[in-house]
Amino acid sequence: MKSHSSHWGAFRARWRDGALQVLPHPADPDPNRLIDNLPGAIRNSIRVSQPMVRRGWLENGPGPDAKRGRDEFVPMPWDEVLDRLAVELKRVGDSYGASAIFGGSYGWSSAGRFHHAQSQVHRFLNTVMDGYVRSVNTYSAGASAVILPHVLGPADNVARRNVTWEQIIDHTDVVLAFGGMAIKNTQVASGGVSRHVERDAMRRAADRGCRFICVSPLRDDLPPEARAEWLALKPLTDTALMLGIAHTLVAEGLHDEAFIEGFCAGWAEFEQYLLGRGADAIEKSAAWAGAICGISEAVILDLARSLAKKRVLVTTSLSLQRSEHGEQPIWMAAVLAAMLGQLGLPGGGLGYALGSLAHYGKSDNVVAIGALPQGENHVSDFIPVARIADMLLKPGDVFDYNGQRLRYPHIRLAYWAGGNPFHHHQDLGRLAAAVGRLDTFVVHEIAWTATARHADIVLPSTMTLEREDIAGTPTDPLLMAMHRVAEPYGQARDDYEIFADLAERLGRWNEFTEGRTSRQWIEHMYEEFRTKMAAHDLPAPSFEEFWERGELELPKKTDDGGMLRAFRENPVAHPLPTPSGKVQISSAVIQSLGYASCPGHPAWLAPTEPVSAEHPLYLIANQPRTRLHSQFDFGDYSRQHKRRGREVCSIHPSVAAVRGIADGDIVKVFNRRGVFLACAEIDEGVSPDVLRVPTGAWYDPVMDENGRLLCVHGNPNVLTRDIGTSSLAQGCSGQVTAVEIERYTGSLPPIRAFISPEPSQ
Ligand SMILES: Nc1nc2c(c(=O)[nH]1)N[C@H]1C(S)=C(S)[C@@H](COP(=O)(O)OP(=O)(O)OC[C@H]3O[C@@H](n4cnc5c(=O)[nH]c(N)nc54)[C@H](O)[C@@H]3O)O[C@H]1N2
Ligand SMILES: Nc1nc2c(c(=O)[nH]1)N[C@H]1C(S)=C(S)[C@@H](COP(=O)(O)OP(=O)(O)OC[C@H]3O[C@@H](n4cnc5c(=O)[nH]c(N)nc54)[C@H](O)[C@@H]3O)O[C@H]1N2
Ligand SMILES: [Mo]
Repeated sequence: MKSHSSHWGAFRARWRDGALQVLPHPADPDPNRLIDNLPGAIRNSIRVSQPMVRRGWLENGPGPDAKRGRDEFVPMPWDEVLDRLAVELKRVGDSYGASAIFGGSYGWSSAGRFHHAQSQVHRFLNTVMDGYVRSVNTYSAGASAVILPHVLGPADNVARRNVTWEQIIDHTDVVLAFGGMAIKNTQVASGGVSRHVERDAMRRAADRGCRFICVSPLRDDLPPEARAEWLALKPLTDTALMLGIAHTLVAEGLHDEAFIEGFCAGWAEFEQYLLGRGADAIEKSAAWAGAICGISEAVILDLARSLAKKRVLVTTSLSLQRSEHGEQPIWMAAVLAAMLGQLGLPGGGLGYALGSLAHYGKSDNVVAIGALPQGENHVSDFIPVARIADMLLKPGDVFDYNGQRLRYPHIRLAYWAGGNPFHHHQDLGRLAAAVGRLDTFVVHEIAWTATARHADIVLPSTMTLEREDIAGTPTDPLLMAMHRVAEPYGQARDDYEIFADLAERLGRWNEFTEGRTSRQWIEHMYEEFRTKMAAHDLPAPSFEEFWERGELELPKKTDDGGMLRAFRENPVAHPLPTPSGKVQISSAVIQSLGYASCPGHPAWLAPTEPVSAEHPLYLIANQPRTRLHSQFDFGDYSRQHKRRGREVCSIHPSVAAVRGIADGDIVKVFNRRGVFLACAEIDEGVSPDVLRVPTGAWYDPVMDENGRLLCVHGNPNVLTRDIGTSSLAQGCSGQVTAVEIERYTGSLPPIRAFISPEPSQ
């Protein structure tokens, strides 16, 4: 048995009778079934087997071309393709400089820390091309990464080093979970997770009497083990509900005035707004909130009263902030936790992002494995990550970001390795137009994703099982050796080897490789880790011994409650890193920016593309239960959970009945931006205001009879809206979109996403 790891779990693998077998790590109490995607994926014919070049690029040379995504590919030997790519990189660098290269390359790639593709591409562009235009923040947490430092402090201090599951098991009376804490999400962490503990933690807390409340349009956003009450609010209205709760607390004198007085700044301005004494003259009462969020006034009043004087943990899923005005529910949740006097108490306060990923709710390891050093980037231009299509479509345009006025650079060449923008970005028709503006689009991929199909040069990379690596995170208890389990598929090569050969052609081999082989880099990263362990007087075995054992148990720091506990215990000695040193209920800094989309205190801002008579339902495009994002959508586990080969659209019985939709029908879901097909599944666990279609089914576009973009497979990003969350953070707004649904009666187009464009051998 070889040991290996993935973002969804550590596992063991071996070959039996020509088939790959994977077994979860024996110490994992609640393994993630996503490992079942691997056996059918590793030798799947949708893998990229050889370097391929787009015909139009080959024949006409680099330049804008609307045919990207619809052109043929031509196989090319490695030496020739790398020669041509080196010439093109040099042409772009010499003619326009490194600021014409976009190397953000957002994406999760695989768990190993050395072969982490995004780190590899960044290191290559820095050491060989003098830099690249980068992206900041993530699709995961774009809005909160910017708002939290204004209000409390760095997002990591609020997510990673804050309330733990152990504290919840021991102390929490009420978990008020906005967006829930879906087990499917907690089972994943970038860099790997060897023990899935969340389900059991919720069971134990519930056994002790902790009350869980799932505030979400989907019932299964909390698992049965939590025995939760379900408050099905309308999407995008959490801030209104929180304001209604806050208003009730103030109106009934239930808020913690001493905490607000001693630990918070800017209460007065917010209170004016809450009580209807501000410019809008609207009292944010329970009745007002109820009318917006679809929950009765009586329920809101009861809920607010039941929270006072209890140990309450307010949690917010990452999804809440992956929508227009996503800064507001996060800020307001912090204010609510402050009004309840709970910030910094064991098991109380704000559990931002708790339940969205396995990283959170755990205490830190004393020492974590380091990342691959990325060298120095000499280009200062950057974009907030989700502004990629804007940048490509509008070079030279000015945009706002967190108090800065920035300009989009003119990008000629984009280099992607380890990400799938035709999975992760919004309004995919618009993204395709944007990619058409490039001179050259280079993609390293393990499989023929829609991104690879839109590229000019596609280089086949090995997948994680085909190489050695080390996996580890700041909180997971194991450092994992990732043993090689299989030979590379076809002509696939490691991203590192590809970059090393390109670096050699560009005269910078030494700078990129520092003379090390992959194995030497992995040993080097381990030795650096071992030196850090030694500095803490902690023993760690030699590399050989670690490799032989396959894993190493990592010592933990004791849980000291983090930044918020220290602040609560002594606000003078441990002020928060905010302008006032306190919780910013209002922010003069944000106020001074004058952004209508993010005012100086948390506020209810109605969506600018709400549901309407034409598009009366909110589509929730959340994380998929059966895969990580788009990864291994061609694997067995993902495919078995589709219906009639298409993604499943969950729909409430009442919504289906009115439209004559039966379980198992093919439906079309649409708005102004496009259409996709999916298979209807009738489900009482989705509220009647919404449809659920998870992200990640591979984009498979055709034009429908009206000339509209149609994805035959069920990729919701055909319909989502490509706007920033606000002028402050410019985060991704992909989670929720207004749509309509109908039964599909046309002839069924075939699904071609898993048919390789390579000539059959
Ligand atoms: N509508 C909507 N859209 C969303 C979201 C949403 O909630 N709603 N969520 C967003 C979020 S939070 C995220 S994080 C993004 C995720 O977006 P991505 O991180 O881009 O999605 P992945 O499918 O993980 O893409 C990783 C790609 O890397 C490839 N890969 C794996 N290993 C290797 C390797 O070793 N080398 C190379 N070269 N390639 C490799 C995989 O085949 C895969 O195509 O999606 C975002 N998009
Ligand atoms: N299995 C699996 N797990 C994953 C991932 C994956 O791809 N697959 N991706 C990982 C990544 S990269 C990330 S960033 C995290 C993301 O973590 P999240 O963003 O929290 O995950 P989602 O599943 O997108 O959203 C959680 C729930 O929020 C609810 N929701 C949506 N809109 C609203 C709203 O307006 N109000 C309220 N109250 N609820 C709302 C939806 O019902 C949805 O199921 O998940 C991680 N975990
Ligand atoms: Mo994410």
